[in-house]
Amino acid sequence: MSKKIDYRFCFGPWNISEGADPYGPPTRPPQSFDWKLRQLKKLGFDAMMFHDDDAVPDIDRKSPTQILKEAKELKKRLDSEGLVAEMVAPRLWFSPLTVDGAYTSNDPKCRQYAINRSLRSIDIANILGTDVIVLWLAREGTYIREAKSGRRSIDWLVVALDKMLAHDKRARLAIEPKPNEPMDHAYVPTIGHALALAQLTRDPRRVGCLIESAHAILAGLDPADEIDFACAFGKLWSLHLNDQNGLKYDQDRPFGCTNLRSAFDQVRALERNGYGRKGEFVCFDVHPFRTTKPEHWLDHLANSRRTFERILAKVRSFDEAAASRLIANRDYQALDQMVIEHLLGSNHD
Ligand code: GLO
Ligand code: MG
Repeated sequence: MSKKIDYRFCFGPWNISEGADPYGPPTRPPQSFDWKLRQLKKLGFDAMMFHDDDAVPDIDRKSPTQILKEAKELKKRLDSEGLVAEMVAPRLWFSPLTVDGAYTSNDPKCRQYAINRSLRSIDIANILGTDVIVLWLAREGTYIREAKSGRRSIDWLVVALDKMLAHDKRARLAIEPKPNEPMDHAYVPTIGHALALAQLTRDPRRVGCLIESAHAILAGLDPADEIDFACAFGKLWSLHLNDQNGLKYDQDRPFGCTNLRSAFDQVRALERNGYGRKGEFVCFDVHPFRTTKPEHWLDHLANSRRTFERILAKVRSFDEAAASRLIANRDYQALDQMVIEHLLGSNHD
């Protein structure tokens, strides 16, 4: 492998969440955005991810001029803290106008709202100095199959992506697929779907993807293979590392906490593809447990990063030559054990 990559890390303000779940209220008091930004800096992370309304709160009530003014103020704050914005994502799943989907809503007024809001997100990204627009297509799918046409939904998604691509010639759209939750079935459940959709747009080179470990697992896929697949197209522009214990609700657990070996495979895939060389960040889309006390509120982020760095050391010290010899001899049993022994380390470590 050529020169080693120095990874840069980020998370979003929503990753310092208050503990509410569908069955109970928050368990930690809310904190301001400024407090969250200070914590990010204290932890030594490099960048913050933004929903459009993390950057400009109450965005739906503000005029385009006001939105740009507030984005500029935020940019000044980020500059003064020496931080950058990794991406901006339109939050298209909160508003009453996106109840029945955003770009694929059956109501044309709602589809237009989603497009307008996405264009504002691109304007904000421009001001914050990032060209990455993340599209988690949260409500683009079905609860009731017969209520929508899957074919028409793909056409509408292409219309929306084309409008965004035309709005700004530099913007790159990173689709974050997730197979379910909140929808029964999403129209873009995997990286393969995202990259195929890109081909239908007016500028396929500017439509790529973001892989989230948990989302790949929910789709029954191996996150490391998803990373290799996206990188084969040069289209992995962002990454949400986390973990997930089986096929259930999206858990956003700390990276590596459930499956260390899968974490090893994911970092190995990042290394062999040179992820980060073009400025991409490693983001942790992780949440504190509901039981976490306020004084331990940031630990899931610090721990995810620490696990990443320790796993990275394991990847870099893995005896690739010995592994190649076992592969050449088709001794995968020995290879399997070699990985386990390497991850376990010596009993005297
Ligand atoms: C939820 C997603 C969500 C997105 C974020 C950025 O399952 O992972 O956290 O990553 O809203 O668009
Ligand atoms: Mg995510």
